[in-house]
Amino acid sequence: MSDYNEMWKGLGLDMERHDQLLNALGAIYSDVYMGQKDRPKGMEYFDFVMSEVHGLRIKELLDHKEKGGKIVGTFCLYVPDEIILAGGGVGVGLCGGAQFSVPDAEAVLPRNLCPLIKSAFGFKLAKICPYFEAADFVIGETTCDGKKKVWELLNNHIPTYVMEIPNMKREMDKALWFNEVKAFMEKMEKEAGVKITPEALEEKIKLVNEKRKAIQRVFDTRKANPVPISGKDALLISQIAFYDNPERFTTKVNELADELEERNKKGEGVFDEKRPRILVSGCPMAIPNWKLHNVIEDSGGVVVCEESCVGTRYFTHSVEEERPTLEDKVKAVAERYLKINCSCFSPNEERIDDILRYVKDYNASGVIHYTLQFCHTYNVEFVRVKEALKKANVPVLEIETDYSEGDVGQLKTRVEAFIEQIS
Ligand code: BJ8
Repeated sequence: MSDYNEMWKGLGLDMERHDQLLNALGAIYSDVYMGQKDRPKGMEYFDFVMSEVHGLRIKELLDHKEKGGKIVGTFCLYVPDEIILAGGGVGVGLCGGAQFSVPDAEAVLPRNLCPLIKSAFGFKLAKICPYFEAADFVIGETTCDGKKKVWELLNNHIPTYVMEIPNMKREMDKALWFNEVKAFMEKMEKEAGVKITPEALEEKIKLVNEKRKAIQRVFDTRKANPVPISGKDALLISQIAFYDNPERFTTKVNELADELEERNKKGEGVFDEKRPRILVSGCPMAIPNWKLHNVIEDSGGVVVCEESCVGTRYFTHSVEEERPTLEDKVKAVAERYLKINCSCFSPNEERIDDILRYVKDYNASGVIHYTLQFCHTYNVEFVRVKEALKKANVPVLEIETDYSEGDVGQLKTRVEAFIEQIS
């Protein structure tokens, strides 16, 4: 670890706070993850990634920078990874999932703001996240109100480029979005000092498609009963997708999927097959936010799918490959990203269809809708989600929470009662 100390100092981290963060993270991880029984062997790689979360991966990013590549921080699934990679960059997800940095943000921002935004902003203010400090610039986006106003403030601390994400999906919005993706490509080219070629973009389109297919394979194995992997482990894989090396990650996820498919053939699972199967739907859960999954699986349920940006929204739909020109390829990228069904869009009928379809596909006995406190779009959209689920006779529980541990007891009581009801 002493090598990393020098690296962290070089990044200008607040070493004392950073040590506290790593200690807290290690303790939570061991609590939540290491006591699980019959974990797939393939999870060892992801345990390793977590043990090196601020070490080896940061070193790899800094080595990449040293060779002239750019590190680009992102906060939203709409930012196209293919463009960053084609420009010789590496994208890292900087969404905050920890309570640790929330008080730092609250010294500046209003308290009644989504914890994901406060956590991320607090990490930058307090200089405790090496990913933030390694990034050359970050990409914000105009999704929710909280995020788009925070980018103006974040720009005082790190160059922040904002992509305009339309909030509707009409033809004119598609045209706007296509131009935004083109403008982002130009930004990437300028920052990296490269010209993105059709060949480079095609190569990265294929790379990211393979990554998505690998995660889809893992999710497909969760449709079986008994499930071959816990919801907590599956969530971890989706979270790590945001910052691990894409080639290595894809190989390891495919190896894990092989193992899980084998387990399915033998009828082996991590839990008793009578456990109620839960679909979790709603706001993203950035590392180390394992709170709800931990409560559900401690209360006798099993999470079989996440309709979330750390779940199905991440890997559903591939970018069409082999389009003839660079312009066509950029268009294919833009088209794929506009198929993500985030609640920031209006109307957002497709997300409701997705939820109903996943309930069937994953044979879920109930849905837990997860809203981060003060996230108005998911909160309000839940009204329609609830109506649709009621009509389909699917039990649903709404959970609105933040990152603090203060309500865990209360959450447990509510989740236990829900699981009892659907058992
Ligand atoms: S595509 S879900 S990553 S915007 S920050 S909207 S939780 S109040 S993260 Fe998101 Fe992109 Fe949509 Fe996905 Fe609510 Fe919080 Fe806003 Fe959030």
